[in-house]
Amino acid sequence: MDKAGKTKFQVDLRRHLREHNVEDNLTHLICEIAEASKYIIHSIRTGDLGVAGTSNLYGEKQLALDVLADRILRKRLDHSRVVANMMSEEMDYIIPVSPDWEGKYSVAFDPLDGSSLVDVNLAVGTIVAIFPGCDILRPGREQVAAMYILYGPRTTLVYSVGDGVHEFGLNSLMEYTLLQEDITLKPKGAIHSPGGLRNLYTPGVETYLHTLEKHGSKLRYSGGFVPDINQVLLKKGGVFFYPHLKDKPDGKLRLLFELNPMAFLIEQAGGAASNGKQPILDIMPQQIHQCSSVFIGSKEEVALAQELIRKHEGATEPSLKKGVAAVTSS
Ligand code: AFP
Repeated sequence: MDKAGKTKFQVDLRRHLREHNVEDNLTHLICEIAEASKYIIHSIRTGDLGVAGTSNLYGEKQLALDVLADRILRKRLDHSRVVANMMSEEMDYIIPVSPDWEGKYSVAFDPLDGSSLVDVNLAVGTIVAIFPGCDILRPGREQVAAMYILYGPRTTLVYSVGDGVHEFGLNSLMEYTLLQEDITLKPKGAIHSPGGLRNLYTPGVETYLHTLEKHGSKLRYSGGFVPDINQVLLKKGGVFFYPHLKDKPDGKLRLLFELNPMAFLIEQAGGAASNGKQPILDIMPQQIHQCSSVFIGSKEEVALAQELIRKHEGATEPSLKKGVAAVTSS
């Protein structure tokens, strides 16, 4: 029986961050993003694109959901007083917020990933990467925190500050309270989410998918990165991949806004994330909207992808050997 006042459901997000001794500005930042998500969920649920962006707030006519989600999040970060620079998947440039970046953070985010799925009533999400200071164009390994909010049958929030991965649920009082802590992936799972057209798969990726199916891995693909990763995480194993394709050598997903934050969370949960050659978190970004192929989830499935790509497509870069060693040794 839980001690009085200590029942799990009363641990809200801010209290959990405090209990994990998370620095005040970072605690405030994560809570501000959580607050913004409540306006985004209201817009999605009501389809009232004017919510929070009601014309009086922005003084503008109603907007497409992802553009509105972008505005809601940017305004919140702008007023947070703890952000130096920010970058949205909806924008083509870095948005400076505060010149004095001492003790502040820089944030890269996808305000509403999978927005096209809202029309067909499927789950979508907000993805956030947090870096210390003012620089954002840097390897994902330098993140100090990452989080996503999943707008599905329930609204949940998953975060890590490098001290485990924790899940919260939005309750009827519109508070995020703790559901589970220290989520950990098994080395091998039983589900796979294969993105991209199969007839554009390269030999290594085709062999990989075939091998997963042969091993009895079940197909689970929603078309939304956030719900698909959430499934791998909460089922404690499996793999999501959106690989390099014959017509898209870098796949489809964005390194800075989608892959870095999810790779940070999955590695924190004991899994791995690779572009087929090296860990996602070690990739030095060259430009804002850079895409990368991705294999992310349980370590064994990710290592298998690297092995089969190396075997069938050869080591194109010296980092390949280092990458394989890094994933399978860590
Ligand atoms: P949209 O934002 O265009 O719906 O794309 C969603 C997404 O970025 C990611 O959430 C999915 O995993 C992936 O693209 C789906 O791509 P396909 O439509 O090619 O399967």
